[in-house]
Amino acid sequence: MKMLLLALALGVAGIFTGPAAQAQTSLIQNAPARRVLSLNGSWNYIIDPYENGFYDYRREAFDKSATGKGGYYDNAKPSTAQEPELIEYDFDHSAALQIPGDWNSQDPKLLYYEGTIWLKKSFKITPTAGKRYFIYFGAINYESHIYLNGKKLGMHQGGFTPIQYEVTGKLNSGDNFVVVKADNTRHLDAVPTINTDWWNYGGITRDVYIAEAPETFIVDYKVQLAKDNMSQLAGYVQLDGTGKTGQSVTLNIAEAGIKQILKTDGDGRATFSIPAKKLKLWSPQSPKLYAVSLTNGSETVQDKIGFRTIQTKGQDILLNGKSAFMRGISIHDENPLIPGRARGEGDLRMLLTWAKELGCNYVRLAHYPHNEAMLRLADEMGLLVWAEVPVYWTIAWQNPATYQNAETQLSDLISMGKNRASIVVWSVGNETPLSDPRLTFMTNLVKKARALDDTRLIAAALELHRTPDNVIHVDDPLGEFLDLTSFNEYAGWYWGGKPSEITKYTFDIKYSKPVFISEFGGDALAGYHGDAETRWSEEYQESLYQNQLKMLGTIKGLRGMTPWILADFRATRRQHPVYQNGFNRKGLISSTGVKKKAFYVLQEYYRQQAAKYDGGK
Ligand code: GCB
Repeated sequence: MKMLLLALALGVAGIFTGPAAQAQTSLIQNAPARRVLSLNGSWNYIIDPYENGFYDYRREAFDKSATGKGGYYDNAKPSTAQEPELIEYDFDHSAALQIPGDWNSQDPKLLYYEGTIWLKKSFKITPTAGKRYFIYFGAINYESHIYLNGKKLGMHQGGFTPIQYEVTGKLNSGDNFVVVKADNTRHLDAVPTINTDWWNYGGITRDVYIAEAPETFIVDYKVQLAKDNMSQLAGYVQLDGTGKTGQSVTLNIAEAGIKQILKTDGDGRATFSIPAKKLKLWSPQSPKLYAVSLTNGSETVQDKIGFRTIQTKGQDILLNGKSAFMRGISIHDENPLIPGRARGEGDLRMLLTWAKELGCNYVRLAHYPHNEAMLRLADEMGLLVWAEVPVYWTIAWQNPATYQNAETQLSDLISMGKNRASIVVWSVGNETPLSDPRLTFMTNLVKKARALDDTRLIAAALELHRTPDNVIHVDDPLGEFLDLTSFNEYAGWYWGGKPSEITKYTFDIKYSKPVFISEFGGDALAGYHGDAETRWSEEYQESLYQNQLKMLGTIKGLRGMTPWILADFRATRRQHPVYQNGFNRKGLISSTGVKKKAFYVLQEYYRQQAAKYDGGK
């Protein structure tokens, strides 16, 4: 009987996918700048492929909603005494992972692990009466169930966007613990779906903290230039809390001589449009950031914000009204030297410093939202950014829940990045094969992005096709709805033929918009040498870049590129035992940080482009 009950319970667990991703409170803008208690550091963990941690031993049932007692979220303490129930786990004596950090790179037995791991952190806090508290996770891949002191806060899906729950009244004065069930199982109807060309790193990969705020507080704001207008600020401030109506919020940009008192409406919102004639504009050559502060009563939120415009005119891209060429490179959120997910500022700065050395003024942060810290660094270091959601290859185009998931990830990305001058492009997806349901899905995402932010360009890596006459046709119907004609092409690598034959291709591009090559490239194992026809050699990759740049130079309206990719990265599908060993080797920099020959080809090309467009800067 007992067995049967258990079997039934298992059956139920098999089909029960849990509640839909629970609505979170609207994301706190610039959360790290609030008064925070960091929960980074050592988290004890239990590997749980059978999901026993959900097991409620009192009710003999797997309980995925698990609001009750009985699972690992209780953080129970086993003892040798005769207890009514046997406790067969113990976080405090379990091994620890460093957070932020994926689990795959921290424990050899977890390199390929896909499934559930429970993580626990104990901490002390003394909440102040009258204050509000929010627990904030920069990202957890992919599905997370979060518990505070044994009580469930919520469930979240999506591996690259922030997660936030209000915990006011739920914190003990003194000892507390938070338990996270992180599950990186891939699902057909998820975003991304089951097939990607990057490592499925699991765990709590970005910062964790508790943020404190006053009872009524500044939850969100946007301080940017008005669309296509270099001398007008436009934006809003949003308060949250019982006293949010009719409040005064002071916007102060002292260095620009701007001080304005804003009044919130019945929804706690104050919108503004303020002349700002003397602003020094942000650009890669001069990444000027202003100290911006917003004050409401005793609360002041400080940010550093740059101001610039971005628009297209015919086949031109105008940055602050001036024609620009995007000297870019694609980047994964991975430090190849670990190798593992980039953990924070040091790792991220290394990646962007490499991009600067290459001569870039632009980076494609592929293929999912990157760390907020990366966006801030790009602001500071003067790099334009293409930011993207993981709508990658095939997606369950006809599943409404999948669409909702993609839209939520896009909205959260835009919410997180909307004050960053560096971000000039929102990308709604990558290489999504043509079909009517796909077009509906993708154009809905485009509409959503425009509704949330009409000041930036919208793009995607479009599909293309080749004909036997070596013509590359770019006529993907999605192109109609985008600001850039952006696409990936792999002449000289996947398309066969030697690098020297790349120049035989010509382009037939349907849209008269700026053309942007969002990927090209080929693999090379650093230190492996041959001639320009020896696949996997540095010389092959070098020649591929030389000929690609020649071919691309023939495209009318070419306004930039982000070749694939800055550094070698882990990819499960890359199994060649000699040249790949689980790495995609298209990096211009190896997994040990060595620059390959092609790096210098692109560097020289970018030097010439910088001289042509930006006076060498
Ligand atoms: C692509 C994908 C990228 C892959 C790359 C490759 O088209 O967009 O995610 O890693 O090709 O190396 O095949």
